[in-house]
Amino acid sequence: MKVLLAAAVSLTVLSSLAVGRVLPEGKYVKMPFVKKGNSESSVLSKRSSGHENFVLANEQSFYSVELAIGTPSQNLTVLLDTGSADLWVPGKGNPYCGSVMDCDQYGVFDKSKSSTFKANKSSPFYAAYGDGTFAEGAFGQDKLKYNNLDLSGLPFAVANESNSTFGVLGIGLSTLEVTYSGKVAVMDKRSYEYDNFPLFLKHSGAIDATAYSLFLNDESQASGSILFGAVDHSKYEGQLYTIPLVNMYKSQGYQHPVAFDVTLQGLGLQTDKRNTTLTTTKFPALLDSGTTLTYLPSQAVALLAKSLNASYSKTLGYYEYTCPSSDNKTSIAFDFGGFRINAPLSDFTMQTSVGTCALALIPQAGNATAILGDSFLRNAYVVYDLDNYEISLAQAKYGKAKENIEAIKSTVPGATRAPSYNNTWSTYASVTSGGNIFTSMRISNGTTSTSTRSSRTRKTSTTSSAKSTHKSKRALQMAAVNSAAISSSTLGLLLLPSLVILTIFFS
Ligand SMILES: *[C@@H]1O[C@H](CO)[C@@H](O)[C@H](O)[C@H]1NC(C)=O
Ligand SMILES: *[C@@H]1O[C@H](CO)[C@@H](O)[C@H](O)[C@H]1NC(C)=O
Ligand SMILES: *[C@@H]1O[C@H](CO)[C@@H](O)[C@H](O)[C@H]1NC(C)=O
Ligand SMILES: *[C@@H]1O[C@H](CO)[C@@H](O)[C@H](O)[C@H]1NC(C)=O
Ligand SMILES: *[C@@H]1O[C@H](CO)[C@@H](O)[C@H](O)[C@H]1NC(C)=O
Ligand SMILES: *[C@@H]1O[C@H](CO)[C@@H](O)[C@H](O)[C@H]1NC(C)=O
Ligand SMILES: *[C@@H]1O[C@H](CO)[C@@H](O)[C@H](O)[C@H]1NC(C)=O
Ligand SMILES: *[C@@H]1O[C@H](CO)[C@@H](O)[C@H](O)[C@H]1NC(C)=O
Ligand SMILES: *[C@@H]1O[C@H](CO)[C@@H](O)[C@H](O)[C@H]1NC(C)=O
Ligand SMILES: *[C@H]1O[C@@H](CO)[C@H](O)[C@@H](O)[C@@H]1NC(C)=O
Repeated sequence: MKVLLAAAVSLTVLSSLAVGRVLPEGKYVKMPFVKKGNSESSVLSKRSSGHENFVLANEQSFYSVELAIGTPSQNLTVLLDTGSADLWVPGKGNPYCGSVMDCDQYGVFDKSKSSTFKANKSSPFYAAYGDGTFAEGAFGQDKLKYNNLDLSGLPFAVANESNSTFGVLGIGLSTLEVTYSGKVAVMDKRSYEYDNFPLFLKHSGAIDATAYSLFLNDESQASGSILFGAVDHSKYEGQLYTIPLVNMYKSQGYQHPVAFDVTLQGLGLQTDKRNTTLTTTKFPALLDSGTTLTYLPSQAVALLAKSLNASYSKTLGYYEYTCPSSDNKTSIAFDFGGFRINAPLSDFTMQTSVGTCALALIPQAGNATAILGDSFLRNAYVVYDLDNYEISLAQAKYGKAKENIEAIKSTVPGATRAPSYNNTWSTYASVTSGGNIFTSMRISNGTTSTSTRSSRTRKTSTTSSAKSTHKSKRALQMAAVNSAAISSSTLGLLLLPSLVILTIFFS
């Protein structure tokens, strides 16, 4: 709640208009979004151990868009989330508002003040998110606009009860909707998918393919954009490579992937002088724009820490190391199958108040999985192809190059299959060192054995205080898919339980 209650600063105002355009090449919808952040937030008390009095600012952020709902229209700011699939807004009368939290900042929808609101009597809504917040209410429809784009008829939920101060625009796969794999499906005793935002755009004719391109932009920039139905070739450099989503829930009977999990095929460190491969063990990684930080298997973080000469600090709950100088060009290379996305070490570096730095790659114990949050994603141009269950990735290119937009008809224009497209993750393996991700066009099908899980897994597990957060995130997802007990999604404003964190450090 600390983060949610903190005064968020809108860094900029949406300047461009959303447009559903018909170009000679096809159709697309451009949606710029704004980064909301609480630059100076939570008062952090010292740890009970009293070892050090770290008082640090919490630099979490999320990406938002503004919607106009109802007649007359009411403005609301919602979080843009690829980790969930429903749109919901906070409703008037939420008992959490006022006493517990301030709900005015992002807007509250008063359906009784809208003459065009239609409740869906048969469809309750319940969602619980990875950051511990929940929302409960019911679905309905109303006049709905995003700038000039008419979205009337898109189902959305109004939450009469929620401990989140803002709503969520989930743009994930429809199989992740609460009516399909969430608690609602159970309450309803029937499970169904409806046209959520991406499908709504497709079926209304605004776009030709259920696909979109996400460009989070440079950390220093206040806005990024998402392009529904198209690719902007000016926003990336090098080749756009395609990889398949992995179906992590096949054993639970899901025929297709429900979340944006891909195979991470290796990790390395790249400096001016040297390329070092840390591991080529494959593990699944969730691409989640709704999560601020990045989470890696604890063994992978340990390998990285060793390379950086970072040591685990029990007090901090993180790996601590000498702060890189501002001209330090070290980057972490993420291999997705014969091609890499590089992210500067500074994107994963947090400064503590005592002048050291902490590694903001959160280790997680248990089966090796990753969540690639905003700190990774802003380095990539990511095309989500929901029709074909594929992701295309390239290194993001910042700056003010002239737009070069091409619509997606059936396949992603300019993209080619990754050299190791077929080398997907299938079983959990212990993350071990070795291999080489820097050879050009690596077509190997993996160097690590996927057979036995060694006892190293348990031994190297760390006790990061952030671990539990992440475990519960994943647990939420699993629960959702497993038993449909709870809505599955992970979203932003991840609340790090640690008292000690952290200003993201930019060189
Ligand atoms: C929101 O409510 C849920 C359920 O009561 C609780 O588990 C969670 O800690 C709350 N989260 C916040 C951020 O207040
Ligand atoms: C909603 O936002 C639009 C565009 O920013 C603005 O013109 C309008 O006045 C706002 N309406 C209300 C009720 O705040
Ligand atoms: C919210 O709506 C649900 C379903 O209609 C109802 O059960 C619940 O009591 C309502 N909560 C509040 C605080 O009005
Ligand atoms: C590291 O790898 C990249 C990409 O393969 C290559 O361009 C660069 O020259 C390598 N650097 C060194 C120091 O070997
Ligand atoms: C590694 O860290 C230790 C302890 O912080 C320090 O004594 C040592 O000099 C460091 N080594 C290198 C190569 O930076
Ligand atoms: C960059 O910083 C990291 C972390 O402190 C350090 O391990 C590495 O040696 C530095 N690289 C250079 C070229 O100074
Ligand atoms: C790891 O994965 C295996 C196989 O899917 C599963 O049985 C086990 O419960 C998982 N362990 C953890 C700690 O999640
Ligand atoms: C992947 O496998 C399919 C058949 O299973 C094959 O047609 C295709 O060429 C392979 N792609 C790559 C990039 O190896
Ligand atoms: C992967 O490697 C194994 C063992 O080297 C080989 O038998 C298998 O054919 C390879 N699979 C692919 C898809 O290249
Ligand atoms: C609620 O209404 C029923 C009956 O009209 C529809 O079949 C559902 O699709 C709808 N649910 C949502 C989430 O809009």
